Amino acid sequence: HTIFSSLEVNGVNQGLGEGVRVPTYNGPIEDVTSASIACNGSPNTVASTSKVITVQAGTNVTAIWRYMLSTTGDSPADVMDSSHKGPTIAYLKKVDNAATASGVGNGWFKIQQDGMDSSGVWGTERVINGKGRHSIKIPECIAPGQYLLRAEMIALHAASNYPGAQFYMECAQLNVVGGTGAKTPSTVSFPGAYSGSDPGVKISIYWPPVTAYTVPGPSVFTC
Ligand SMILES: *[C@@H]1O[C@H](CO)[C@@H](O)[C@H](O)[C@H]1NC(C)=O
Ligand SMILES: [Cu+2]
Repeated sequence: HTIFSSLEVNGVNQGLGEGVRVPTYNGPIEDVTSASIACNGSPNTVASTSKVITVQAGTNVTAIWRYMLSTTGDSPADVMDSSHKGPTIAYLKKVDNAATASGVGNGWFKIQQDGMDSSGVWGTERVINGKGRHSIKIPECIAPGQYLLRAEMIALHAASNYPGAQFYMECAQLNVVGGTGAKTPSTVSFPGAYSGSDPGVKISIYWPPVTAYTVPGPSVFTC
């Protein structure tokens, strides 16, 4: 279990739940067809936050993952249990008002993914062993304005049947400045972008050994 608890921008942590909609409980969403797959929610209770975090397009932000909201350390167990292997992913959605937009529905585009590398190391392992830090580049070519940032880790240790994969995600509220607007991403919907039969969602990661992993969702938008 884990929570994207805070966002770091330009080396400055914006504060626990400040501009990030954090749930009180760290359990996963498992139903990819539920509205909660967008920005978390039922059965979890998610807090609202009035803060909208200003971010320069073209720079990286860092999603900070912690086991519980009360976790103060950053050792591997303070991030997520080491059994939780799978990809890390991030999406953006342009919205009129990041503090109030639900995030449910169309408009999402993928900006980062880290599945399994050629040595068999998973994206989640890099975050677990990297003090819970998940670095995400905000593309320089998107239009300025308010966005939701959906940062996600998927744990596949029980994913040989569906439901089974555990989806951990929270949404941060951004005001992106300085984007050129040169490109308009094509978008997908949450729910909708994932299916229970996706090869990256229904998968046994233990046997046979995984030699290549297909991260669920669309391809990563590039400028
Ligand atoms: C910025 O984020 C991207 C992922 O979007 C990552 O590949 C890259 O290593 C990050 N850069 C830095 C300096 O952390
Ligand atoms: Cu868990």
